[in-house]
Amino acid sequence: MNITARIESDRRLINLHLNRVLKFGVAVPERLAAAMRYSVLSPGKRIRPILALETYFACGGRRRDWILPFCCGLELIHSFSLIHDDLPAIDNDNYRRGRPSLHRKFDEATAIIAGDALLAKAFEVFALSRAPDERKIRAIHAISSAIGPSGMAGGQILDIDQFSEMDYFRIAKLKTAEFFAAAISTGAIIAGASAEREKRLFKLGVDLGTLFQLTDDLLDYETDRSPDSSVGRNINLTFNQLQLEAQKLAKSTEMRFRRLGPEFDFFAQLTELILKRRK
Ligand code: GRG
Repeated sequence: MNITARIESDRRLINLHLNRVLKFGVAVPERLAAAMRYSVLSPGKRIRPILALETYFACGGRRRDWILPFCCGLELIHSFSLIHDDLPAIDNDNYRRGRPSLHRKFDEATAIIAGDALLAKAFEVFALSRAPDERKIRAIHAISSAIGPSGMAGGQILDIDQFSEMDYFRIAKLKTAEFFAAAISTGAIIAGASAEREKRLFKLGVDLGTLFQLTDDLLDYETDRSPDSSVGRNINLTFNQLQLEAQKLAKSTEMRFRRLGPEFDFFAQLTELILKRRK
């Protein structure tokens, strides 16, 4: 199966399970259920759950019921972060994934609460994985530290302030890359990979996530700003410098994935796809 078909098939599997996880009964107020489903089930790339799933298989994992709850929970957390990021107090975005952002479709209070509910639901879903408890606890530790004060939340607080060129890479790491690395680590931990392999994969996850954020900014820049002025609000990186950084990072990341063996071919190809992505 080529990489695009494989991504599509992973995405279908993940969407199927997300849909199940978000089927609520009468215990959940209707507006809250509708808001959570609207946000999560909109057409996202599902890159973080795909990373967890593919790492799990590459590390020899075979039980889907061990890893899929983690894949779903990672996407619920990601959706929560996008909802809060779009709020008027943060980025004030009216659109997300080509549709009105959640606070536009519903209202601000509903969006805040739906985000909170998704974060809590993620941990409920993690707990329901059939994986051994010790692995589950270690994966939950990796995920929660990647999104907490020294991870995504910390990166987001720095992002709302003015920042310098040096901070740009620190913010990319905290805001985006650590969560990518946690998704990859989760796949390795749940599959029972060796400590050495887990450590190498974590580092590769940080680099892949940084590359993803760089390409995200390059894409934003192409649509919003003219080349050769600063990228971002007040950093001194030009479009060309950022592009060069992305190329260098993609080359070294791809090479290091290839060194892990043929089971990691998917990741080497994915690195190239991320570098060249148009959305
Ligand atoms: C997690 C505790 C906690 C707080 C959240 C609001 C916030 C604090 C963080 C926002 C972080 C954020 C939005 C980072 C941007 C990451 C990024 C590149 C998002 C776009 O991801 P894609 O392209 O989106 O995977 P799709 O729509 O495809 O899922």
